[in-house]
Amino acid sequence: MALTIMYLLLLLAGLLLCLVEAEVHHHDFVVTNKNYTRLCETKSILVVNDQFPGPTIHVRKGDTVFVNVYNHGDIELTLHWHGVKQPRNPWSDGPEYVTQCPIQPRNNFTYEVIFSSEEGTLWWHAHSDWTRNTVHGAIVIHPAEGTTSPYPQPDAEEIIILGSWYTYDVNLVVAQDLATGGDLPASNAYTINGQPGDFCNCSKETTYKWSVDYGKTYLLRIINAVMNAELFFSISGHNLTLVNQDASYLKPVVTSYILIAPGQTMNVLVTANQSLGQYYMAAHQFYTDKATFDDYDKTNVTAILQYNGDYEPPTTTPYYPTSTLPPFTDYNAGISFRNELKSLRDVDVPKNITTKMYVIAAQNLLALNSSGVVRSTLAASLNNVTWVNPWVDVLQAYYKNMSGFYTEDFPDNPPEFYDFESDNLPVLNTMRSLMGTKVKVLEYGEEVEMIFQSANVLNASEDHPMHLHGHGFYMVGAGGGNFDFDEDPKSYNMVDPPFVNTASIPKSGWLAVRFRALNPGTDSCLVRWGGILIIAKAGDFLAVYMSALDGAVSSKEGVKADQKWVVPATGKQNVDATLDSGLNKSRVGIVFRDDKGDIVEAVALVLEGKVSAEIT
Ligand SMILES: [Cu+2]
Repeated sequence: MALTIMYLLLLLAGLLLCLVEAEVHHHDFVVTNKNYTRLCETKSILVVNDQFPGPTIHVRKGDTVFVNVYNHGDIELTLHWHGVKQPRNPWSDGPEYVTQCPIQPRNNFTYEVIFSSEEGTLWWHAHSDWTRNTVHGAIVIHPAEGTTSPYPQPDAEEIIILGSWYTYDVNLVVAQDLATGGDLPASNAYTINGQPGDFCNCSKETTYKWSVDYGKTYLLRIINAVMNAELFFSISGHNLTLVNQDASYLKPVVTSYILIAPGQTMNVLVTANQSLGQYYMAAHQFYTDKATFDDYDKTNVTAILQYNGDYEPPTTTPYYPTSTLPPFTDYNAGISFRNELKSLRDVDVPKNITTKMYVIAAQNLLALNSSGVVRSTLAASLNNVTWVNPWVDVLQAYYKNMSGFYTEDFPDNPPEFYDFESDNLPVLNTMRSLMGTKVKVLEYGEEVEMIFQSANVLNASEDHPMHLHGHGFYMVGAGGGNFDFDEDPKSYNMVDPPFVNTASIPKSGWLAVRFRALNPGTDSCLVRWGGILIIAKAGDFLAVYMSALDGAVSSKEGVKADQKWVVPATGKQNVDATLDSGLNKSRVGIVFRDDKGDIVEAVALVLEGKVSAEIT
């Protein structure tokens, strides 16, 4: 008995120790519109706490962060904690209409961000259409107290956020593109920590500068927060040692450049061992679209690495990484870099696959009926399904058993097998996509393999990043051409594949990933493409994963509603009211008194001027 009590006490002490170690942090994020001038033009952008890029969150592995978000901007949005698994905490993941409805202007929402196994760099960003363009920032995750990273401690560190700049209101243009099915806009320049750099108009004065001491080693935390482009990045004269991607350690790769996809984060070590002087860090797009137009952002973004000390610079302009930054279309440079990536140690890759999905990612045509006129429009799709945002977030609809918001029939395979990579594919049925909110349901604990195939429908096959929420996945294989179900699995890396949250499907090729469905109530998203939503069940706790498009072609036809009004409702019942504000189809916040006289707030739907909300 005494022993048992002793044991229990020890256990308690251990638990208390654990509790003491993990810290809880609190942040206020105030979203506002603010004028910024870049490329000689001033425009209003959404920012957090008056900063672009936004504030950095610093934590240790295992900490929890509460972020109070106050939306004082003019547009609804959510925030997403990219790459944070958030065990059993899907409600705080953030994608709009998947885990929550957007935070309306003049409203606030508190996120609880739970860090578990992540260690390295991640980032946070808005997750509503393209608001993440300017609403984003770094998350730095240090090792837990008393532990260190598996490489020699650097002398200092630096955050490099790669972004994209549009001289116009890109959210508006994207909304129009979504409505009309046009292609997505190209940026006017890329940015490093908010600045386009020396080679862009009106930008030379404000180029980002990073000062280093000769002989020191630095950790660069590089984040690709660009909307829609993979980037090559290189520093003139300096090797990069890649040690971590997506907050997971890699076998060190010594390289003269990296290729980083939107959403990815990479930690690289840089030793300042060159002659004292100024050196450009430069990045530009890795362009792989096969479509004939080449209307992409061809700017080179630069920042300057400059050595501290008293010296005459050997040249009047900084050195440029001419020989190490691969050309825009250097496909081999892209592939060979990615082939180097391996987990630091051997990993436990799922081997008892219970769900296998073969998912075709394509740009299809959609027949859109607008006021009686049927038009063909572009629509990104997965297995010919183009994601449509429901009016109630899927997590809530699932949890509360609300029917009619999604269907559980996302297909495991494409509707038709054909030569996905051939040029000039004929206008088959397979070129058309269906609009739908289709969900794939997984049981808790399933081991899943997803093979993504980039289809060349409309000659538009391109490298494209895929991202999973709530989980990391093992990138077990990638290759060119159509996936060969007999041969290609033999080439999988089952020993030390990288464990990441974002990986690219190669242009005209395939990507195979594996993961365990062990995090109920989370979701995954696929950048740009139409999405799949996966719900994983877990005993009495629901589980949602999803792959939704990350701000791309959807059919959302929402009108912003930002006013509250009082509905004369008494008691717990359906609210039924008519609204004559011109809103046709939207979500609105409503306030009313319940039967106890308490003020209750809820979200309601407006359809053809009629408001309905079920208040429980
Ligand atoms: Cu994410």
